[in-house]
Amino acid sequence: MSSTREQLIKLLSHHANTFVSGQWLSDQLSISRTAVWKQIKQLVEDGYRFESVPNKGYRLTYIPDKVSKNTVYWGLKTKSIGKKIEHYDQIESTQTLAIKRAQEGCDEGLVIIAEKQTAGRGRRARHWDSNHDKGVWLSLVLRPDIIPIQSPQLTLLTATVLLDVIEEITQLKPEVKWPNDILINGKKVAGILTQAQAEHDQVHYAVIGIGLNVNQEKNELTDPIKHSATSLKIETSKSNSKQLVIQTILNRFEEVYFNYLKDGFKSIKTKWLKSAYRLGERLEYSINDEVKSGVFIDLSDDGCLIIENDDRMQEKLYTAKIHWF
Ligand code: BTX
Repeated sequence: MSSTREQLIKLLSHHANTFVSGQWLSDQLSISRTAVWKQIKQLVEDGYRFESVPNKGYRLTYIPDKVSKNTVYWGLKTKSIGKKIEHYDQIESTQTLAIKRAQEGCDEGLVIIAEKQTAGRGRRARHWDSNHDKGVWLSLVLRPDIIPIQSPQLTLLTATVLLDVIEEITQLKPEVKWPNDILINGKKVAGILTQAQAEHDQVHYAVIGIGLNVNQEKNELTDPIKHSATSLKIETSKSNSKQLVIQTILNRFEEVYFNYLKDGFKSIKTKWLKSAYRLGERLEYSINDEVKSGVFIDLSDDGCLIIENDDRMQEKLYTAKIHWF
């Protein structure tokens, strides 16, 4: 059941073209008019704006894009993911802090969100462009009961979550490029960074970092990602509320993650393959400086790419360099 605040926001946003009276809101929400007024006052403090006309009531005119941990909490239907949130205007990297929190023993589900990252990073310490507030930059801590070899599955799981969320928001069909990029029209809109720590064949924690370009305009993408990256706004010409995007990610993540813990990797793999970039196509790849080619035919249960090479042998690629273009 959603909170009163969430229901209030829903009612107000569904009636944003008209005025709704305090009495009507109090009837709908089964709370007193004073309680309605208090809630509205709090919303104003959180950046919501209203037009209010005596005898007519309120009309919601602006939902703040600024994320606060409170505004994210309201829309969460989760049991553990995002039950604790740390939100920062600026931080070096949500990933670094989430790993620190995991090492300190935080509970599963902690989410660290930043408006800007001064040292956002991708795999192998690559730079992740996030020193601005136009995207969703977050890391979440998991403590799954899995063995270390399964941890790459978490990246693929997260990819399926992002595919769903992006499709829901944009009605576009994104693709997933192995192992951790989400593409729209061939350009990277999101990246996933999974870092796990394991001991005695048991994963202690896994930190999932998600970077999703949301509201950048084309001219805000600079070198070196100017031609390779995109954002939801560039693809749809629409801005999105970052807090809604975050809520949608976390709600969906928990659903998929709980199913995965219960039923395993199979349905994730099926879903992943449905949106796999260049599945069934010929790729070139290098292993130990040898350039080979073959057809990308499948994904293994430990998250590797399976290629059928020119000798009709199957090869499992872990970190091989694939020449996608
Ligand atoms: P990756 O190593 O697969 O991708 C990094 C590459 O992606 C860069 O070398 C660059 O070419 C390109 N790139 C950099 N920034 C962007 C961007 N904003 N949009 C599109 N392409 C870009 C991917 O690593 C995983 C990235 C995870 C980022 C999240 S943000 C929250 C968390 N905190 C943190 O420091 N990292 C993660």
